[in-house]
Amino acid sequence: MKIDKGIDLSRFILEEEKRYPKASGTLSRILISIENATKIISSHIRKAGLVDVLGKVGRINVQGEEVQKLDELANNWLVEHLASTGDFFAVVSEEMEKAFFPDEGKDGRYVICLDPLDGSSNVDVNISVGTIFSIYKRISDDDASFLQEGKKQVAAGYVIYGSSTMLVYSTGNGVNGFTLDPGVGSFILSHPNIKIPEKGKIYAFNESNYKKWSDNVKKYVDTVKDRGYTLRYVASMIADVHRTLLKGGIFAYPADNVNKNGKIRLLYEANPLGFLVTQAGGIATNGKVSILDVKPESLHQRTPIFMGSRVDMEEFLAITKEG
Ligand code: P6P
Repeated sequence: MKIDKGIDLSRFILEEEKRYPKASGTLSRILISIENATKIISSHIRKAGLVDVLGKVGRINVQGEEVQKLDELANNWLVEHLASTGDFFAVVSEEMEKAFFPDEGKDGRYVICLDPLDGSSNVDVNISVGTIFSIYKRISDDDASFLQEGKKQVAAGYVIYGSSTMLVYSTGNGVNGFTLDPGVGSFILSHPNIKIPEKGKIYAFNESNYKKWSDNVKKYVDTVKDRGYTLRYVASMIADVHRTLLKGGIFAYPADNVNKNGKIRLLYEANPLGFLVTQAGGIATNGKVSILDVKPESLHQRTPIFMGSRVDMEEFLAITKEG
């Protein structure tokens, strides 16, 4: 398919659908519903200081985190939009303890995992946040459809609400990025066929956890610091991974002696972003195996995560395997 900058997302999705003569158009419809819901989120985030959407709801979510008003709003807008398509048999969200089975989705052939607003605590201080989605084929009438390895995702992507609003996604044929033109209200292809640099000079680790890491991880970080790598860490995974995808380097949230299984969630953070980094030519791992090969056991399980440029990741794996 000839990819021209300037094509809008809807046209791109339909063009890409032509690759699959048997396609029913469902995946296209799903992606367009995600596009529409995230435009609403973007609009509210861009005026967050002016409307009553900042601050906390006064409730703790299943993650043990304080729910931000925009967390709840983003979740509601996304779930409503996706349920109304009738294409989703079930939805898992960071904001909901259990999977949601929409009445309209009884015949739905897909399930979706969502982080409606990753990094939401940063909204109040105007730091980039994002929506992450991960789509699988329905294989069961219960939660089992969500417990498939990340390599079985049929599509994954994110929308980053940063200096501009960008949607980046893949259906397994490479990664493409679209920038929202607020004047037109359309996502326009701005970053065709994204490939992560083979090697970078940036490491994105929360160094304040250094003393809690394993010796192997400390050894890797010491190595790249001695080499003169730059530390860039936003504490919003979407922003850190988006920069890594475009500039190269490594993003990591290792396990430590407090977060023994790491902090990042497998289903709606590590798997979708790991799928994109892998599709762009990088590597994503839990430190032992590809993150996309991990068989999930529960909806909100956490995992150590390391992802980024191929050469940097191969060096990381070599150093941490030395033991
Ligand atoms: P820490 C945000 O809450 C998040 O889930 C990710 O977006 C981010 O990478 C991480 O947590 C930041 O965690 O412990 O470094 O503040």
